[in-house]
Parts: sequence; structure tokens; C-alpha cells
Amino acid sequence: MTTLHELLESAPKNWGRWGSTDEVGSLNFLTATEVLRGVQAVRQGKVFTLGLTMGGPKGEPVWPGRTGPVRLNTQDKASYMAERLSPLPGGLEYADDYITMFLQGSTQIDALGHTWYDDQLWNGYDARETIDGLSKASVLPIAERGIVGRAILLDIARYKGVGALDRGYEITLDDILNCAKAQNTEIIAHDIVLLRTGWFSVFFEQGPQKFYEDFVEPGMTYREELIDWFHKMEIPALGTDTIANERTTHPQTGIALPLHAALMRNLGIAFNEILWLEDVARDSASDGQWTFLYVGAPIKVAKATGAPINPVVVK
Ligand code: UVW
Repeated sequence: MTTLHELLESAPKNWGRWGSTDEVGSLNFLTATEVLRGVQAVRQGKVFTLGLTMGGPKGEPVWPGRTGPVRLNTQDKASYMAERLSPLPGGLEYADDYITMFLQGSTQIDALGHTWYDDQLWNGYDARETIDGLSKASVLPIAERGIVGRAILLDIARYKGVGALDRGYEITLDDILNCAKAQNTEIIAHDIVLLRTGWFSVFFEQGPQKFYEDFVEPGMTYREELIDWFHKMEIPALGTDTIANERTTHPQTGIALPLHAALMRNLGIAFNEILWLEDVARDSASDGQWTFLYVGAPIKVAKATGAPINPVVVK
């Protein structure tokens, strides 16, 4: 079987580009100039949040083997009614709860050290740095930095004239460029790229069984010209409404998640996965504005492989 090492032998890397201690990779492209370019994209004052609801009635789509968040009350009115609790002095009562979840079990940002091959993480860090928590390239440096810039939404599903891309559909570079043309919008270097597939409608409308059947998400996969384009355009972050931001496997070799290797590990591109893009996409289709200010930061969890985020975009 072909290995990632063989597939990506001549693929570009950004290792060392921002020094030997860097942990945020291509987010370095989001300089103050890029933040202001994002601000300039704000024209109407419309606000959308891109996080999926955790603990919603239908559950949430997660990578096979993970489970969705579980939120539980530790106390509420019933605790007072059963006289297990007394009100605070003055009469105030309160409900409390906690959540157990995979840090990557909902809308989230992957740490750059989340995946690796050949025993090396982003920037060449040793894969043993992941043992007992990521001591290099965890999500924390990204959480401390924040992600702010101009984002462009490419509604590939709408461009293809479907509600949702088919299981395993491969989004090509041509799809991306032609979709931008069809939307009458221009992808500019350092844009945060958001791709809509509509794929989560299978989970929410047809149910988990259909969603996980012969599980192959639609999305981009390893193609030399695609990787070169992301490299040349200096894309800082990629977000999609799929679990893994890419077609689950590379069709020719069967390699799983090659873009986690080529884009995240090698180029240091931040992955924003499991986005809710339906509302902003509908709005953009009606007003023709596909670019906006993106503001987000994963929650600050030390040593974590990823962390939840509820990005805000402003048009
Ligand atoms: C894996 O890489 C397995 O998961 P995710 O798509 O959450 O990054």
C-alpha cells in the first residue's frame, strides 16, 4: 500500500518558515493588515455564528469512534424541591451543569500537532511530543492567538446545483475556482477558505444510520495542483461543513485523510471542522456577498489536540 511518505514525497512544507519554535503555522499570514482587510469586508452589519449546537435533540455528527457531547445537570429546581439543596442566603437558587465530550466532538479547531506521519508533527516536532498531551503544537497557542481575517465562502453544493454533495464526491481545484467565478467573487491570497458541501443535511434529515453508511465524506483530497494552490495562495485556515475537512480517503491509494498531512502537518494550515454553514450560505446566495470578517478562537485547553469554537462572521 502507498504510504503518506511516498504520496507526499515532493509536496511543499512550511516548516521553519516562522522559526523553529512556531506552533501556529499559516495563521502567521493573518497579520494586522489581513485583520483590517477582513474588517473592510464588513458592509451590512449582518452577523452569523458557525458553531453547531451541542446537545441538540438530533445529536451531532462526529468522527466514527468518537461520541457526541453529553450535557448533564448537577442541580436544578428539582434539587430544591426535593430539599437536597437550600437556597443561598437571600433566596437565590441556581442550576448547574457539566459536559463530557471529545474536544473534537463538535465544531472545533484542530491543533497543528493533531495528526502526523513519519514520526514528525508540524514544523518537524517529534511525534513523542504528543504523549500524555501535546507539549508542542497543541491547540493552546492558536487559542491564545485567535483567528481573525477575511473569509470567503464557496458554496460548492449550490454551485453544483444540489442540496448536498454526494457521499465521497471529490471537490477539485477547478470546482473551487469555478465556484468562485459563478459566485462573482474573488479568492485573494491569505483568505480563510470556507467550503460548503451541505453534507450534514444527510445526518440531520436522513439520520445517523444513513450518514455513517459506507462512510466517505465528500471533500477535497490530495492532488498536487490543489496543494500547490493552497501553498501559493498562503491560505491560513480551511473550514468546511464536514467532520474531517476532506474526502475521507484518497480514491487512488485508499490513504486516509491525506490533507491532514499535506495541509495541516506540512503547510501548517489551521483546520476548522464541523461548521454550520447553512444560514450564512442562504443569506449569501440572496445578497451576493460571499466574503466577510471571520473572528474565532478555540477555547483555551492546555496540551489539547483540538478545542471547540463558535466562529462569528460579519458581513
Ligand atoms: C481525525 O483526524 C481522525 O479527526 P478530525 O477530522 O476531527 O481532525
